[in-house]
Amino acid sequence: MINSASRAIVRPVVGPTKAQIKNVPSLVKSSPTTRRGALRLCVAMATSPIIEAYVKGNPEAHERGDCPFSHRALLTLAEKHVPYKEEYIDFSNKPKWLFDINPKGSVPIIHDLEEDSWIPDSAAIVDYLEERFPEPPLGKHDAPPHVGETLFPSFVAALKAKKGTDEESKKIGTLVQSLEEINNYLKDNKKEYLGGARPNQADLGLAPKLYHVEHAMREYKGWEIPDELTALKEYNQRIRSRESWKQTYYPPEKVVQGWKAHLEA
Ligand SMILES: N[C@@H](CCC(=O)N[C@@H](CS)C(=O)NCC(=O)O)C(=O)O
Repeated sequence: MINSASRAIVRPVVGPTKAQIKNVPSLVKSSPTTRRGALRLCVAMATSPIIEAYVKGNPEAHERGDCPFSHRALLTLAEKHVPYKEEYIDFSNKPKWLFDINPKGSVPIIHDLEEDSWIPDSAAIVDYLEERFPEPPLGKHDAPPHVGETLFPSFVAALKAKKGTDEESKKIGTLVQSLEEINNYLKDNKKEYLGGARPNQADLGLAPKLYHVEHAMREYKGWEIPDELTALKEYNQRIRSRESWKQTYYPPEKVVQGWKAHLEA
């Protein structure tokens, strides 16, 4: 009898060749607008991937990990309907080439297979994708409105504060203020998304972070996003019902598991 483990296909994380790594700086700088017309046609017709997206995950199980920055890059690819392939980086055994491309050793990184460009960092990635695949326009990484920008640091501070202390209550108070800012913007402007009737980069950057806030704070602090923040809660539901979210989804357990390592460190 063949057991499921022996049937599993282990997909190697390929990474760049030595020659490609040598060329990374020039490749990254290469203009994404070259051959744009032809490439647009390619996007429409292509069935094979144009972009490889290297994100946190389990390469053997071919499972996505819990990174909000990777999530933003994947959401951008999905919203733009770019044919892409995901590759997973095992954080307990990062490949050497990752540091050659990005000395910080962080993900996401994308590889444009047609331009042979390697781009690390979610902000640089979404800016690149915006130029390379202009439709639908999502704006650059710093697209307005600039709300919710304090969310992630205030979330991390609240999560890491010692349980039951005044410091914890203070940090949770600051987190609530960040959430209120987003809620009030959505309510006052009667917008479906921060970007208006459709999401833009402000949404694609924020939504993965809100997902972490919800699930990590529930698990580690027994804390829920206040019910009175109705516009924010509806926003979470709205963005999570999009095809792009479903296509790039990872379960709450991954968020919980990912933060465990940080909290124990
Ligand atoms: N500024 C980077 C930050 C990315 C980042 O911090 N990614 C985390 C995973 S969510 C990472 O790779 N950290 C390196 C590590 O934990 O070893 C970006 O926006 O891409």
